[in-house]
Amino acid sequence: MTIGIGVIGCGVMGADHARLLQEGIPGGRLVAVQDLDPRRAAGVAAAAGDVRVVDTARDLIADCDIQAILIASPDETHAALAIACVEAGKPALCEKPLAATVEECRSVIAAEMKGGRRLVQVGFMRRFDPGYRAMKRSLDGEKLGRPLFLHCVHRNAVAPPYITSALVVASSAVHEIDIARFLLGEEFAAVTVIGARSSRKAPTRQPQLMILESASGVVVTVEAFVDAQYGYDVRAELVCEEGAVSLAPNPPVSFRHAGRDGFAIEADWRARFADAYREQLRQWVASIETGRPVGSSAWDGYAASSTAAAASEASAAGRRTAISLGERPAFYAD
Ligand code: ISE
Repeated sequence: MTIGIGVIGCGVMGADHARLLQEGIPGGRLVAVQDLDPRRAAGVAAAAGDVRVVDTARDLIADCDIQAILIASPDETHAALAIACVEAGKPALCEKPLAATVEECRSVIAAEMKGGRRLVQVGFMRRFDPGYRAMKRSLDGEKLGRPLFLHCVHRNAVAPPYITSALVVASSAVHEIDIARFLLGEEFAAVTVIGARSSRKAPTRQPQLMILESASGVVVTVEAFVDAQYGYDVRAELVCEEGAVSLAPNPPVSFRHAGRDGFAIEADWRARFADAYREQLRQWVASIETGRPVGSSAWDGYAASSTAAAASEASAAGRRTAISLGERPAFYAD
């Protein structure tokens, strides 16, 4: 059976998901798109071929040709749309974050548990990236011993002006929060955030250094810098008792040219994580067929947003802040 998919939100990410679906995801077909700006929706539909434009997000969720929904609209709309999908009994892949507030994340969890079926996946695509997956395998293989540190770098070349110093963690470093939870298989107990002085290229926004302490005592550092000018740069090194494992640069080739040797740097996350986005879609569609959820759950979305909220608090207060997520319901056991 081919699963009819609808995309809500035709901005940068909605358009990219529509393109990937149009290029071909086994078992899935893009049927319709929707955006508050009908011209933007029409542009994405035209680029994708035989795809309808639907007026409202609610119409798209109710559409009988659509069995699964991809939510890529602004963050403030995520929770209500994810809940509407759950109530319609349709699986939803929701771009990160799961919701704009921790309270809203809780309401998605409550709706999903009430319905009795795991239908919401959060688009933390790094869980599908070949590099992070290899890192996870080497950790699970137990050759390296227990993890001690995970050092991460998350640099963006540019960010829109609404990304304030506070949002650098919530919007960017939230990826590291999710992937660190995935790699380490545990939650964080405390967080401290220190702001560096601002780059003269972006005087209103401070680069942030987040230090997370896991429940078992692993320390995770994240440099989150959204004005790196030179490109999109994500790094991670996991240091363990008997060795360390790092992400290798992503490009498949390296160049020697004009007296230099090195790798091209991707412009943004769509290029850097292209394989991960495609694999995320492939596994999401396959999971709808099998009924076995994959990727980040609504609980993972809640845990990431709660940890990011604690980081904002830590940053504002200038001190180490405890994180308390409460008990993970058995409904979300891996
Ligand atoms: C952006 O919003 C994303 O979703 C990207 O995945 C992330 O790497 C980037 O830092 C964010 O600004």
